[in-house]
Amino acid sequence: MVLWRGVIEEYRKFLPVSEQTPIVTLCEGNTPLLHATRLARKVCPQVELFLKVEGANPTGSFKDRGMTLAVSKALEKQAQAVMCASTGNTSASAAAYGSKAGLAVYVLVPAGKVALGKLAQAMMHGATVVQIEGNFDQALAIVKELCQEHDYELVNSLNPYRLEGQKTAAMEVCDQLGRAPALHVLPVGNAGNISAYWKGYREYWAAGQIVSLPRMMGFQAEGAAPIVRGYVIENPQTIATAIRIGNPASWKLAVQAVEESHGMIGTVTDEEILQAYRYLAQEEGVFCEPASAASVAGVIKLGRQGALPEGATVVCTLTGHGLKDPDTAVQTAAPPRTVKATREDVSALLTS
Ligand code: AN7
Repeated sequence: MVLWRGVIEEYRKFLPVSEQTPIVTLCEGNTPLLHATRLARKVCPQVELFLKVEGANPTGSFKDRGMTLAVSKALEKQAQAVMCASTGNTSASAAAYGSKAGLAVYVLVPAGKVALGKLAQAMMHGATVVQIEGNFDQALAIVKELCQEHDYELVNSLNPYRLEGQKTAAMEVCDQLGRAPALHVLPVGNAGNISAYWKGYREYWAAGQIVSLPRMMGFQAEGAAPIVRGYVIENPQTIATAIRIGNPASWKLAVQAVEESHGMIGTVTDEEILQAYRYLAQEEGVFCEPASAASVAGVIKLGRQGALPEGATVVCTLTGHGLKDPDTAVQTAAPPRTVKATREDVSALLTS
């Protein structure tokens, strides 16, 4: 058996590392690509639906692919610390990789708007966690200033190494499918990941690994959809806190990805997100966080509009693990029932 060595070693020739780069890895990548037959039968029978389960990464989100490279590069240039603003997952990943590298980690998060699991991760890995009385966009503005003034390495997706690492997910999808999909669907927040995937697909195409390119389809939450609206949203709102972002850092790159690939960016409502979130857990055995389900909600919406090409291969990226946000899960699913400790009382609740 050949053991997986993490995305830097596995995709080294596509990445900006040298012999001198110290590799900081938690063996991220190699995540499942699941054929979602039950879900497709229910919501989009006209296509072949696949799920790229990025919640299976070491800290439970796709951020690990970019963080392994960003933190390795920070260590190479002997930065004093790494720093980020975050809706939660970036901070969890930075905290984990920073601890593995022996670097100080500073994270700024919007107070009260980070899912519990993500906050627990950042705290446990020993990061200095600062909550601001403001949103993600305000946190990012502060972090950018502090990183300019100090020798702190910014590890938000403005750091080009983040997108370089994240592009390996597109390459993995191609390796797993044996080709590129027709459509690739993702949730969009800061818009880094959709840009990274497009870069990955283009580079794999240029290297002769695939002969076609997918259309990139992004979905923002209705209340946090600056790219769709065409202007900055001052006070973004959505239950999918991971993508509660009003001024995406990679706005231009995402628009370029969508234009070049003949894709689109659309919106889904919180209701549609929660429905897809339940379907994924209950039809496919995949528990993702609400933001991740925006991709599947988008596919369902496209299907309703008759915009899914018959027989097309569609890949949805599920960006983060459901356990990140236990509060939303417990509020969304049917509650457990409590009965007397008798065989009869238990039996009365069982329907089959
Ligand atoms: C689960 O952690 O921005 O469009 O600070 O956590 O690349 O921003 C997270 C984003 C989708 C959006 N799904 O990706 C952060 C942060 C999940 C996420 C996105 C995020 P981008």
